[in-house]
Amino acid sequence: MTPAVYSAAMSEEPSVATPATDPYALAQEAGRAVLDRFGVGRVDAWFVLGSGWSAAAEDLGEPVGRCPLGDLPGFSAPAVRGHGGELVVLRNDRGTVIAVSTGRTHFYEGRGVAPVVHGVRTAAAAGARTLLLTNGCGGLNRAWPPGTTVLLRDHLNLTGATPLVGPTFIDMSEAYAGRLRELARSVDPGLPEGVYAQFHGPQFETPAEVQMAGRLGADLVGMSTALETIAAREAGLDVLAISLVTNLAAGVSATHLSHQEVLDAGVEAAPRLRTLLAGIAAAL
Ligand code: 8IG
Repeated sequence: MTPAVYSAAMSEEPSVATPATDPYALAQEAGRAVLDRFGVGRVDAWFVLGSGWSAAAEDLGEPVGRCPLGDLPGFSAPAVRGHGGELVVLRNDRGTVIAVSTGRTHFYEGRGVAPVVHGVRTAAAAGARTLLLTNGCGGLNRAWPPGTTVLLRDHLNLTGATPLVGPTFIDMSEAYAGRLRELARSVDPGLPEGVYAQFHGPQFETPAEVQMAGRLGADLVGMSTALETIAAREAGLDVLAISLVTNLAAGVSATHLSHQEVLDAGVEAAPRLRTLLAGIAAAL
């Protein structure tokens, strides 16, 4: 399944794929580690909480346990302030087991695509069928001020990269499951939908790049999610993705962008995000 190129690129040893460097094998190992560590037969749903969303991890169900992500095979401690770094496992009233990870590896860290999608592949290896991806992003629509939550209807992968190698022709025509978007709207009927463009980052866009993304059909710009969704579709996971607009994208408003603004928007929105996630978690 995985070409030897992977191990050749990542180790000193030439052309022999070993379990330690095959990203799929590493995810199998991590999925097994999650099940063993928390004593659950399978995880049903996996949530990834991005910028601004970390505080929403509580109250999603009866806690089963938690551990630093770095304790699990293939995960590393998060690089960015405001990006958690923990896995919380819980069970909702219906017996659904949900694993919630705070913090993610970003493509802009420069470690390649495999670490970016390791959590997604681990989720699938642990048995998950449903993946909820959340992020903080820039908004292009002035009618969606900072603090607005938006369901992803589709994405533009502008990274020039993909987690897939070889003739892996995955259908992306319904990358974000309509059924899950309906479920989210049953919790919050007012949730708008938009198209998310993933840029490489880490720099925010220039106003011209934001304008380009808008002309291509984007409503939101960010640095995550699209690559993870591609890996999720390969793994057969149904994906729900929700963005928190933390700032208007460059050039959309007169003010300049700061990471502090992003953190502040997350803090301000936290109670609403928590209610939204709790509603979704209860319905799974
Ligand atoms: I939070 O304005 C956050 N993440 N690319 N642009 C991009 N990523 C972001 C932005 C933004 N805000």
